[in-house]
Amino acid sequence: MSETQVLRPYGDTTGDGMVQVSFTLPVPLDKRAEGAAIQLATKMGIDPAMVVHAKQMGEGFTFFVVYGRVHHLVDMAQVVVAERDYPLLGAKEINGLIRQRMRRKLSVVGACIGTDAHTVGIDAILNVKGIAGEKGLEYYREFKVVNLGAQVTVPDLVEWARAERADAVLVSQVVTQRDTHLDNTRQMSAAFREAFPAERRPLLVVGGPRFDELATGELGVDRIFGRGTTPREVASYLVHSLITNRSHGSERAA
Ligand code: B12
Repeated sequence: MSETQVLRPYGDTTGDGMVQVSFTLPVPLDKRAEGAAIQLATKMGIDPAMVVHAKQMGEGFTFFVVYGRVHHLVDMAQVVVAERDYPLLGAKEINGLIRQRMRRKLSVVGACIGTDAHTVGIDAILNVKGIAGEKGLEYYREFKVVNLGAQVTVPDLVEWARAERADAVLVSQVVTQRDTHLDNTRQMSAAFREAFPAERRPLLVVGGPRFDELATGELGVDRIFGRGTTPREVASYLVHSLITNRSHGSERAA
């Protein structure tokens, strides 16, 4: 199938280059504030730029939506993303592979680390109720899931992983202020590398809505999952990495 290589954004008519952006400026809402929003948008390459929505957000802050034209092109040939490189399996296949090949349950320990208390994401992946019509990993008979919940320290996570003989550790990081999600993840991966010999280290998986899925090497983790992840994707990845395409910890005792 041929794919259009070079694209422009679409607003009113195909290829017209129209985009919409939103941001907040630390100024009260008035005419000058709108002028400031247009100046910023113009400097961002949106020209002409129109303020289509402006709303004061508390005292001294205004939220803007700006609509306008950009002249940039998107070259599809230059797009780099982390594509799924493992097959998406059903619950029956997943349970069957774990039972036949591991001959024991696949042990998973999950948590939100640092001060992060946003547990909805990790719960969606781990708890039976799941998300988007899919059940979480607890639903799979061959997974043993320990969900430690919010604000778990890295040393506690390491100890739990050891006690549970975790095959995989699943960490969620939602708060990104001052890059805490990156710092916490690096700290976590360093601690696991220190605590376990390479062949016994659990698979390290991190997830959250604002991660760059391509940053695994930089963060020292085996996989990163972003927004909209479903439990089945995670279960399929774990089976792929630990069983069907096992390269991680290949000498680890089964
Ligand atoms: C609910 C919520 C809360 C609840 C959390 C309740 C709970 N038990 O989780 C409460 C009210 C406690 C809360 C508090 C705070 N919050 Co809040 N919160 C949210 C909100 C509205 C929704 C988050 C959510 O539940 N999303 C739904 C889940 C399903 O999506 P998800 O987390 O992305 O998870 C999916 C994927 O990312 C992925 N995934 C996530 N984790 C993992 C892990 C693994 C291993 C895998 C495989 C996949 C995976 O899979 C999930 C399913 O698809 C967001 C705004 C928003 N709309 O996103 C703000 C938001 C995250 N909160 C924010 C802030 C600032 C805070 C507070 C600091 C506010 C304050 N000043 O007190 C506190 C911090 C508390 C703390 N110590 O962490 C900011 C963060 C900004 C930033 N840049 O970091 C946001 C973005 C709001 C905003 N726009 O300002 N919050």
